[in-house]
Amino acid sequence: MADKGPRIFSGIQPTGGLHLGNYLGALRNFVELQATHECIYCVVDLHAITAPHDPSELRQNTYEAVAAFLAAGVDARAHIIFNQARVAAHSELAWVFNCVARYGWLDRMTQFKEKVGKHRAKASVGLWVYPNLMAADILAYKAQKVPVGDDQRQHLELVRDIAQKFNHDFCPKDEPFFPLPEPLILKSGGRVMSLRDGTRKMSKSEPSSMSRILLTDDADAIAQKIRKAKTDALPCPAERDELPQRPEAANLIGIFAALANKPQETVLADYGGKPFSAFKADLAALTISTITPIGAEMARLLGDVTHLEQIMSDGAARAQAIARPIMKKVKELVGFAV
Ligand code: AQP
Repeated sequence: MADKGPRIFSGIQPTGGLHLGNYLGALRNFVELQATHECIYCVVDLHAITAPHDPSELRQNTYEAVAAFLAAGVDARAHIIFNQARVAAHSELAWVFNCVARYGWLDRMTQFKEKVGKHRAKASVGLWVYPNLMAADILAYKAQKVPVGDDQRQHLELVRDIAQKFNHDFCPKDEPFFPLPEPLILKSGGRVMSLRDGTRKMSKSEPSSMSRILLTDDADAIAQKIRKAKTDALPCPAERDELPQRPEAANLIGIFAALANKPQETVLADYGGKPFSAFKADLAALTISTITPIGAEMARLLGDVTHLEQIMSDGAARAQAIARPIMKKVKELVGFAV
């Protein structure tokens, strides 16, 4: 794998059914990055337990996420797919980073504040130190690049701060141990928003199932969700500058453009002034033709859990082989007598 280009690490949480947002914002890009990078793709089950969860659902969601990686086109032989809990380096290094990161750094993380709102005292400590585990995920492999959406930029800054402080505290000045990982700006995808509210992102944890298109939805379900997707009373927008005031329309135009691999301007020109019903029918057909083959392949893969287990254990063994010497050196630098 050494000659495949820079090493990247990225993950998906097994917190529920994967949706169109996960596909356009993550999976599809993960597939593309294989050509130019050495990819480590992880189902981050340790992150998933930072919120209350049902153990049997977690296991099933983990299989489903592995199946989604494969069905979308990730090559598990050329690259690595595994689940985080199989490689102890993530937890071990996260503990070291809990002691490297400063309280004040975590106190600034806006995602934690947004997620817990007024219920801060009831949040798990794991959710609070989530960015330290993310730092461990990336640095356990000395990944150089991390594909991130806007919401993860602040966390990646923290990862860089942790790497820098570790290097400062434990390494000779001219021999830093950890690289400072760079964000990998993805060229397409953007943020896919809820089909019920164009100002909120499409999310696994949103209560309404009509807000998201699952990768496992059949053609009828997809068509129905798009037909019922919220719009406004006007016809389809024709100009880009109409979009900020029309979030639901903007979202559907964005999804169409992403799925069709076309600039938004082309979609606006094609549908501007037409009724939403016509646009939605074409959007449904496009979504169905992209998503249902992935869903069908996921169903096939989920029928053979033994095969998925093999993929995960083989991926974990290869991940471990990369992380082992890195962890050995971390322990030596920190001063553990092991
Ligand atoms: N709506 C979205 N649009 C574009 N990209 C998205 N991603 C998630 N939602 C969208 C991207 O998918 C990858 C995996 O995300 P995750 O599963 O680790 O967690 P998340 O971002 O928190 O996704 P959800 O669906 O909102 O999960 P819950 O509800 O559990 O918090 C990431 O690359 C993410 O950017």
